Amino acid sequence: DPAEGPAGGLRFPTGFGWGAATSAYQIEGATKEDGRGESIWDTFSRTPGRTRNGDTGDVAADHYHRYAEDLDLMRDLGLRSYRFSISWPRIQADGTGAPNQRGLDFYRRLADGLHERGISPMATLFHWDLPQALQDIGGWESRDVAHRFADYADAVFRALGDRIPVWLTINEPKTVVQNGYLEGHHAPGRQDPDAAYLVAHHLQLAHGLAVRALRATGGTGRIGPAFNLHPCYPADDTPAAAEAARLYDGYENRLYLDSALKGSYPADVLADLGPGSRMARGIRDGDLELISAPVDLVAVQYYTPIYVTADGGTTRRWPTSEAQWQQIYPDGMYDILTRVTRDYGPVPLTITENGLPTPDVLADDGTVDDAGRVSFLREHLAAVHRAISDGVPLESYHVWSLLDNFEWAEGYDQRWGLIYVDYPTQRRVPKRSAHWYRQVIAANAL
Ligand code: PNW
Repeated sequence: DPAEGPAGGLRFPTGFGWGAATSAYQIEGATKEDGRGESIWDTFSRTPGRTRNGDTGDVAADHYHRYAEDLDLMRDLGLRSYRFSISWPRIQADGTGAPNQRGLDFYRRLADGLHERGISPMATLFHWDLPQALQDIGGWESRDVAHRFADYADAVFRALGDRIPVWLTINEPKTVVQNGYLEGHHAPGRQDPDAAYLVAHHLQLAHGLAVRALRATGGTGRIGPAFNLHPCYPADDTPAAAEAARLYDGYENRLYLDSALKGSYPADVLADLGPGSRMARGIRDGDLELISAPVDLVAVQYYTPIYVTADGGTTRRWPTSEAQWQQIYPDGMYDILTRVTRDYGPVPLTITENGLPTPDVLADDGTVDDAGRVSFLREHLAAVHRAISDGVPLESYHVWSLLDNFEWAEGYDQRWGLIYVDYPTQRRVPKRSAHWYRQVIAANAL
């Protein structure tokens, strides 16, 4: 049980998994090397008007070439866990067929480099970079793509299963649904609600099929989903706002949590979508058994609360970060963690993302003073500590992100890293928050 640490600080459980996270398209660059195929994010970011300044992930933080230096930076931080994602089009250029050995070798070298430095690898199988060839046959609107994902996952498990102890299936299905298919500001850039929830079902199906594929390999790896969860609060104390917040929570959280962990879609959301929706028509017998295949852990990503008004709209209560969608509310972290444990049982949890963008500049003396990130992390970690003290079985915490990187539609304008990247030179500079985080990890206490 965590207790008071030194100097009245907050001590974390022995062996707590201090970490940081990244994803392939956001950091790797090298989009045309070693047999990599195109992904929907290559297509999307190269389409004029889709990303800020026309930025693409073609170079990004050049991690594909600089991974050894990045591994040393992780070691210097004292990380215990590193969460990265595997680029599907590096493993299967067109999303099907025999795996590309050169692609697998990159992740083998990365995993080996982590083990050599005493850092535990955690790999996400899908962090949004769908092979373009699969988009051309319908993308996640096609049920077949869920089966293609299971085949890809199987190939990765067989090649890397001996050195990756923890797998995450699909990063944030909700963000794919919302940003990719409702609002359209992420790839594939659609605005089609009827398609969006069919996509949600197929993403959940893909998750379940990958869990089954891992079990079939007989390996010892653990696996779970990665959900971004938003606590949804009524904006005022009217019954109408409470009712609207409940349904909003259904779409944001229960759609994914209930199907994966309880084997049913929430009745209020199904009723709201209606029996004629493409999603309702796309659910087949046996799908929910597959989707709810037992998992070993659930990954939670927390960024912001949502305040829901009586008419089903949203409003703001707290200051935002540079990301206009993000209100800074550390207690939301406590609320979402304790809620998952209360409603879904004592399944082990990991926090796989938490962070914010700050207006960082590299000063003449070579330092980056991101004081805002230090206070954000300190306050959120205090909420994490409180949740652990109240019985949440949380095993690890990962800052988003290790490095400044390609922030999707926002390009390189937003800096989310513990480590500053000077893009013209690709020089890495640990920010003030990195030095602070190193001390937290070393003390195992706040
Ligand atoms: C996550 N929201 O996306 C992604 O997993 C990361 O790749 C990304 O860089 C990071 O968070 C920062 O944006 C999110 O609207 C996108 O609440 C949107 C939301 C949350 C997370």
